[in-house]
Amino acid sequence: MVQHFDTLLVNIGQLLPMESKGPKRGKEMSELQLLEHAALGIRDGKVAFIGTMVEADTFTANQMIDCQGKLVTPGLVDPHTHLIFGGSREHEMALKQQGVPYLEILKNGGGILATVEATRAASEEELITKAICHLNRMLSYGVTTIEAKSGYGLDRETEWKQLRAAKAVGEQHPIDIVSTFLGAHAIPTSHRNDPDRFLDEMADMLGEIKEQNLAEFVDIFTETGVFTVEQSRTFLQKAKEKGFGLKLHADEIDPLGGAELAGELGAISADHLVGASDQGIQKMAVAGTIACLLPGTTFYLGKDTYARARDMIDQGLAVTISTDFNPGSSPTENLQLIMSIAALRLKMTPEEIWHAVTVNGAHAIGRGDTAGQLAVGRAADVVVWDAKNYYYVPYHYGVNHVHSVWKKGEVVYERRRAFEGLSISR
Ligand code: IZC
Ligand code: ZN
Repeated sequence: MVQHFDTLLVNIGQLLPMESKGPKRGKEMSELQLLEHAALGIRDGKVAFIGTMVEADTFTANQMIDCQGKLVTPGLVDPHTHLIFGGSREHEMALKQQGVPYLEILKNGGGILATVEATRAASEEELITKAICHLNRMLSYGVTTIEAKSGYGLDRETEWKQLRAAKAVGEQHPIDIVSTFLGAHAIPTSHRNDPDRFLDEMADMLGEIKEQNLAEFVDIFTETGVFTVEQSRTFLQKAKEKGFGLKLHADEIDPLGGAELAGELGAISADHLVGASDQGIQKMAVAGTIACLLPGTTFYLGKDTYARARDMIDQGLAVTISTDFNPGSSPTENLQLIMSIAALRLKMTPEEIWHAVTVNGAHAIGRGDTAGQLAVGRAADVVVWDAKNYYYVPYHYGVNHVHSVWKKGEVVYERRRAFEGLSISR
């Protein structure tokens, strides 16, 4: 049957549709669907055909794109970012080199608290402009959907400013943004002696945030010197009662029992998990909580112990990975670099990594039905890669392999052709 499309991508070397009913858990993460010598049809911004070149033989289109044997995948999902913030923290790099621990810098009023100061001082417009720069870079690396957290206000006014800025950038940028309220990110200097009162103040904002639909998820930093497991439980229970999905910064630095709490409360994801216990992993498996691993942060903090991805996958967890983009512990927008670190340090296979950055990332932020997969009827969020196969992207590390990025059927990023005409080999 002759079919006509707005756009038809032809001569795709490898196509990864990543079709899946739910998140891929445990062994399912290695079962990768792969179409070779494939074609992808787009109509009205949506995927309208996925199949082989033989099936597409008679198809016509307003524009035919010859992919010349390249890899094509869904747009990537980055499920844990601290997108909206003022300033930067490059001066802390020297402190880290001298061996000052992350939590020590925070205790001395630096770290998150330094970014809080800069974020309070920035106007909403400035936050928006800065966030758009970061989003542009993410898009250039193939990311089409992200989660963005507040948490650099730690007061009503600035937390609202961050949430409004996240909404505004989501409305004007091709990347889809899922918003998380992280008012419980650190104890502000003003409340150092009364963290419970601070958490009550942040909890008082929940009703209004829900009414204005400014966040879908609520997150907390459960960590030594920040919030205890008990404080986290009380705070997150209030969020759950208000109808928010739950996330935790769990067991990032010290193994406090954040993974157990995530399982107990039925959180959608628990993030970091470097120190997660066996019991915590089991509780998450029972609850269906997704493990969001951030190996770029472990790398950047100069640590040798990484999250136990292999044990988590063996225990049947769905694992996703993320940049943790933030100005302190992981200043990078490059999710491809994180894919390489996941391969090298988390010992994840290429098949697991591709599930992690697509379908599982989407499920970790409540977008399983719309993002992370190429299926007929879904938005055509597509990446064409300058790579012939899916092994290549995590292998050739630290550089950008994107050829072009499509959002809802339109090209939104294309690699600059600075080297056009020069013969360069990979
Ligand atoms: O700004 O340091 N871990 N929050 C928890 C962060 C890292 C972000 C930061
Ligand atoms: Zn984080």
